[in-house]
Order: sequence, then structure tokens, then C-alpha cells
Amino acid sequence: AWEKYTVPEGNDVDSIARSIVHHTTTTLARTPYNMDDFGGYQATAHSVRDKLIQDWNETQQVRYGWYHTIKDPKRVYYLSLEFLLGRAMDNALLARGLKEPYTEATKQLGFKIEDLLEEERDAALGNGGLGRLAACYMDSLATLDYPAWGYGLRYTYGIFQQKIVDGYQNEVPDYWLTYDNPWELPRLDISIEVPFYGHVSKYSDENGRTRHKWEAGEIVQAVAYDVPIPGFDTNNTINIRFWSSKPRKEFDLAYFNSGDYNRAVEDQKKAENITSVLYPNDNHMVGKELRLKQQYFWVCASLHDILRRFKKTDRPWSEFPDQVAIQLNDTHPTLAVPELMRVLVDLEGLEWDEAWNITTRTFGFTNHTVLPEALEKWSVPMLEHLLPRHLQIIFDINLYFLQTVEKSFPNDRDLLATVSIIEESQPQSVRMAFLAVIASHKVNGVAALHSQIIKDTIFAPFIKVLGPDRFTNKTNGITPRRWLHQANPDLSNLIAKKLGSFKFLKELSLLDGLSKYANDAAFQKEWMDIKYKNKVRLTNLIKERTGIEVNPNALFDIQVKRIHEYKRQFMNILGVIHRYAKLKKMNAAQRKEVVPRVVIFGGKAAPGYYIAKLVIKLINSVGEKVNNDKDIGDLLKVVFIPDYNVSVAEVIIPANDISQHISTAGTEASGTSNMKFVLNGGLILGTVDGANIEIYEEIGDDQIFLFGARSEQVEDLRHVQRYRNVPMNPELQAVIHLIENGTFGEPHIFQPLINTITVGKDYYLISVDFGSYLESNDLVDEAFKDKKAWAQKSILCTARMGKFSSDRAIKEYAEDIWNIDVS
Ligand code: DL6
Repeated sequence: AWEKYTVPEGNDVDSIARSIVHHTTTTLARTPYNMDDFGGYQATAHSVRDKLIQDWNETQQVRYGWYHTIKDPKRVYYLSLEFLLGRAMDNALLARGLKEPYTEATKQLGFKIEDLLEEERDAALGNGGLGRLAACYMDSLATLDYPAWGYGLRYTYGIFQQKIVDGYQNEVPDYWLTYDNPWELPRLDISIEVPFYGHVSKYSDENGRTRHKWEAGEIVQAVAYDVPIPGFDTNNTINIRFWSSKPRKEFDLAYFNSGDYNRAVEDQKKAENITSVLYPNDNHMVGKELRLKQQYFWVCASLHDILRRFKKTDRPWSEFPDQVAIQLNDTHPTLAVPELMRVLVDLEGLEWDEAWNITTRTFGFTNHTVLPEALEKWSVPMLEHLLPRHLQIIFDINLYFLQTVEKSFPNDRDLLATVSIIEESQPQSVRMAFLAVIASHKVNGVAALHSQIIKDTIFAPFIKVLGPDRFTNKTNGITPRRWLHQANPDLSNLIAKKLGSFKFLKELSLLDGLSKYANDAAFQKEWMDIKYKNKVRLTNLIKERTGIEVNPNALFDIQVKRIHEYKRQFMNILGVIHRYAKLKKMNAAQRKEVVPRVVIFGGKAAPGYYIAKLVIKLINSVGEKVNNDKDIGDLLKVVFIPDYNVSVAEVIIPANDISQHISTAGTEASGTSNMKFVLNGGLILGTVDGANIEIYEEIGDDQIFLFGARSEQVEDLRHVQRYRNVPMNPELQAVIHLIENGTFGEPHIFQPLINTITVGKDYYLISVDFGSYLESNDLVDEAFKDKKAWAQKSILCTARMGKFSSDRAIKEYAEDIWNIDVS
């Protein structure tokens, strides 16, 4: 009978308009007479969501099949503590090919679709590159029809909103769930109990084997919220399951009845706190117990969900790795390793060796950083208190591992100490990256250079112990659906017109077909007209958000990313000061020759990162001075766009002429915004770092301005900077002098920032790279003067970006790490 009534709604304009009206009156309980754009967005979102749910059901539930091809396939589970999804509606409409009928239907109801799209709040459950990568990978997994799921946490507060007050960053909580979130499906029926604290006891089972039992001191409930992720041009719709923490169903009646109402309520609050906030740190670890609790809460719920699904198939445990691949997105989910061991050994009664074999065949691990401050280490006493059984298991894993090392390398005590999961610090700590390496069959870095660096540095001893085959490279990628088609529709349409179809969106190497038109004057004009239009769009956003007026004919030079010393936004603004000083010294004739430049910054600093916050203040102080200097006019403008996020990035990136990726060599694992900027026809000013190198290999010398020290020189250079009395680069010295003499306001404010490069440190080698940085900037100006050549470069940039699709990256993971197939 059910089938008879299951009639999907039509995709024609009338049916769509009807479904929007239906949701207006029922879901929202509003009438057409009191609708505003926000109501229009909500009703439209619910209508789109209906379509996604139908596809989701098809994908997930029809006879436990996977979409239309495979039944009960091996699945990949992507465990990421961050998913920076951004807005969902436009993405879903484009993925399903429904943008046009929805545009028309909403128009008939008196709305403009662009206005409705603007009403959506970003889902900002991530800090930066790592979280956005996870979102791109979900898009590719869905688009390529892979049987995949993501698992994450449903933070009540995402990454904070950034306000700029008097040039300083202020943080405002991002309570993104204030209004209903139409893109999630609460699964209140799916909940998992997550234990914490307590103690471990031993007992003998019926075979006389010693077994362990963990008696928890606290139990919290994990409740599932599912977010459908539509693939592009396929009905395959995958799922990210986000867990929310709730107190156990039974209110603690003991406290309640004894009159201790406050205590009972307090416990409830404590449970809810676990998924309350995203930790706002990028590439920096803070050793807070609540963060550890978040990690275990999430992996425990996710793993038990995965195990429950596997158990339904009645297969033996030995087949678990043939059915399940779990990817650890950085070390954040590494507690999944001892948790899987605990389930298999303590609860399911498997022998240790068999359980370990299953575990290592299941997990893959992606490392995203070599910065020492970002590598997770958890204190042994904290772990012991929160997860006593897991700590025992970690010690056992370490013991067995060290025994095998000892066998192969007898009497090498130093080697044992270097590869030990336990660091003999005070107190002892657990090196999560080592645990992840030992427990995974494949470990990958995220760009060629980075993958080499991890083999040469942090994981070098493991090459000796585990062999080189465990390590591999998977260069990051980005989804062209969001970062070209959605963010830059005019360019996407022009490309489709030229190439004859939109196939390139699923096969990005087809962009290469544009190369032959790079020199065609008519095509260049169409191309650069779109660039201009995108620059006007950004100009308007800048005016609206900062009040600053910029000239869209100027060269748009953009650096948007998290604010971090290693990313060297500080060097960029120092370069801007140098440019300003030079302009001030010029006469009118000289100024006529200058290429006008708008230098655009955006990005958040971690709330506790004092130096990064000072960089923001300096940028704004320099902007204040330069932008109001009548001598300078349009020749130089400095803009800091507040509250950089995914939807703002979608406006900023298509407007770039050039973007800066200028990290100290060897520090940026990959970077992914570099790929987005180039895909949108921008050139790069960058260091020989991360994915810049592979971008250079693809787009060629003429499209990229590389400068600065090489990664293999960095260590020596640091030593020299620290211990030899090298004079500072003179141009840099002049710039510092301008800050110190008060040109940009109270100089004492910036002293701590200046100290980072003057007081015998300059860890990030700003002084070393400054000269070549300025030279490269001059080359950029020269190149921009030749409009025809620049247009050609811009087209070639886009044409040669085929490699950097996240589809390519995901196919590599699927083949080399997960061993999953779609055919
Ligand atoms: O792999 C994604 C992204 C890289 O592109 C960036 O280069 C890298 O800095 C970032 N790493 C992290 C590490 N954070 N933690 N924890 O965000 O990953």
C-alpha cells in the first residue's frame, strides 16, 4: 500500500510553487500575506529538502542498497571534527539541476531567488582548511556515487562571528540554530550511550581468560542529526551524521527526589556542554578536558553506529575491514583506535592479535600539519581519569609495538624512545599522531612536499620501523561545483559555452580545452568582462561591510585565510607599508605609472592568539591611514573584510587578480584556497610551499610569482637568524621605523608584534624573505600593465587546474587507501 501512495512531487514550476506554498502554510504556519524574504527562504528550503530526502532514502534505504548499483557495499566513513559546509540551498539546487524552475517559481510568488539565498546562515562547524576540505570531500564522494558517510559533531555554536571594533577583532558567539535548520533531520530515535570516567575491573571468563570490564561513572546520550549531501548530477545523496549530546533520558531522580534539584539540573547541563562549542583554534592544540570529552563522545557514538550497521549483516568480524573503511581526518578521532580494540576484545571477546589485525586494516590516517604546537598530545593522568580502560589499551598497543621494534632492532633504546606512543614528559603524555600511524594501514600527507616532510621529520623513525609503504601522498583538492559553478556562474557558463557542455564540472581536466582560446581577443574580452563584473560585486560587498570605496579597475590582491604567524599576513602588511612609503615619495609623473592596487585581507584569529589579533589591528590601522591619504587616492587601498566565511569566500575568490599564499616554506601543509583562486582565473604570489608547488607545475612559470627561501634551507636560516648578528633587511627596517614613529597610530600597541621579528628570533623568516617578496610584487605590477598578456595568463590558470578537483583526490583515496569501488 505504501508504494501506491509514494508519488514524488514534480519538478515543474507549478509543482514547485505549490510545494513552497504548502510549506509556508503548514511547516511555517504562515500566510502569503505576512511573508518576508526569510520566510520565503525557509519555505523554499523545506521544499528543496523534500527532494533531497527522497533521494537520500533511495540512496540509503532501498533494500540496504547503495544507490542503484551495489548492494551492501564496502563503505567509507570519514571522521572529521570539523565540516565547514557553508550554505546548502544554492548547492542543492545546482546539484539537482533545479535552479531554473526554483528561480521561476519563487519569482511567481513575488521573491527574487538571490535574495532568498542570501537569507541562509552559513553552517560554520569548522575553523579553516581542514573543515572545508572535509566538506569538499563529501561533495565529491556524493558526486562520484561512492558509498560514504561523514561523522561529526553538531556544535550549538560554530566558529565565532568576527566583528571589527576600533580595528580590533571582537568575537561574538555563532548561535546558528536560533531559527530552525531545515538542512538537518533530527533522528531522535537514534541515540547511543557514551560512558566516561569510572574504573576498570578484571575477571576470568568461562575459558579462564582474563577480561576487563569498564564501569563508567557518567553516561551521556548521543543523539543523531543527519544532513543530506547531494551529489552533482546524480541522485546519490550521502549523509553526514552529526551527534548532539543530551543528558540520559532518565532525569536523575535520586537527586531530584532528595530535593537536590540544582544538582540534577547541573548534570543535565554538563551533558549538553559537550557539543556546545567548536574549539576555535586552527593548527593549535589546547589540552582541555572538555575537548578530549568531545573527541571520545564523537568517536564512541560514531563507531557504535558503524558497528551496529555491520552487525546487521551477520558477517564474521574478520570481514569487518572488507566492509568498513574509516578515515581519520587528522588525529582528532584517534581515540577510535582504542575504542574499536575495546569493543572487539572486551565486549566481543576476540583475541588481541585478531582485533589488532582488524583495526589496522580498517583505519587510514591523514596528517594535516607539522607545526609542533598543533600535534595532539594528551596527558596520561587526564586520559586515565576520563577513559581509564582506553589508557590501558593504549599502553598495551605501545607495549606490543615496542616489542616488535625491539625484535627487529635489538638494543636500540633510542629508537624505542623515539617511536614510543608515550612521551616521557612531566606528566607523561600520549602522542596521538604516533598512535594513529601505528594503527593505520596507510598514512598520508596532503601535498607532495608535505608528505615528504612528514617522512623526513615527525614520522621519520617510522619509515625505518614500519617501512616506506605505509606512507603515501594525497594532494588536496576542491570541488569545482561550489568553487566555480556556484561561486562564479558567469564564468562557468562561458566555459560551458566554449567547451560545449558542463561536463568539465565532473571531469575538471576538460578545462584544458580552454588553452587554445587563451590568445583569442574576443574570448579574452568575454573572460575579462566577467572578471570585472565579479570585481564590482566584491566592491559592493566591501562598501557594505567596511564603508571603503575601491576602484574595480585596480589590481585586486587578496589574502584570505586564518590569521597565523606562519601564514605571514604580517609580511603582507609590512609590504603594503613599504609600497605606501614609496608612493609618498613619488612625484605626480611617477605616480601616473603606478598600477593601482587594492590589498584585501580577511580571516579570523583564534580568540587567545594575541599576536595574530595584533596583526588584524595593524592591517586596520594601516588601512585607516592609507585609505584616507589624499596623495594616494586610488593608487593603494587596504581592506580588511570582517567575518570571513564560506559564503563571503564565494564572493571574494572570483574577484581576484592575484592571491597571496606566502607561508614560510615547509609550514603550510597544502593550502586549498590557492586552488580556488587559480581556478577562478587568478595568478599566485607565493612561496615554494604546500600545494603552491604542484600548482606551479601545472600552470607554469608565467602564471605564478614564486619567491623566498626553500623548505630545505629553513632550518639553517632560522639558526642563523637566531644566533648570528645578521642585520635586518634595510627595507624592512625602514618599514618598522614607520610603525615605531607612530605613522599608524600609537606605536606601543604594535611593539609585541615587532618583537617577533626583531628580538633575535624571526622564526618565520620575514626578514629573510622580505627582499624577494618586494621584488616579486614589482613583477606583479609590471605584468598587470600588459592587459592582453594578463588575460591570457588568467585563462591559462583556469585551463590548467584539472588536477586540483577533489574528485581526483577522492578517487585516489578510494583506490589506494579505502579499497572501495563504485562499479
Ligand atoms: O589539509 C587541509 C588543510 C591544509 O590545506 C592546510 O595547509 C593545513 O594548515 C590544514 N591543517 C590544519 C591542521 N589543524 N589541525 N588540527 O587545519 O589542513
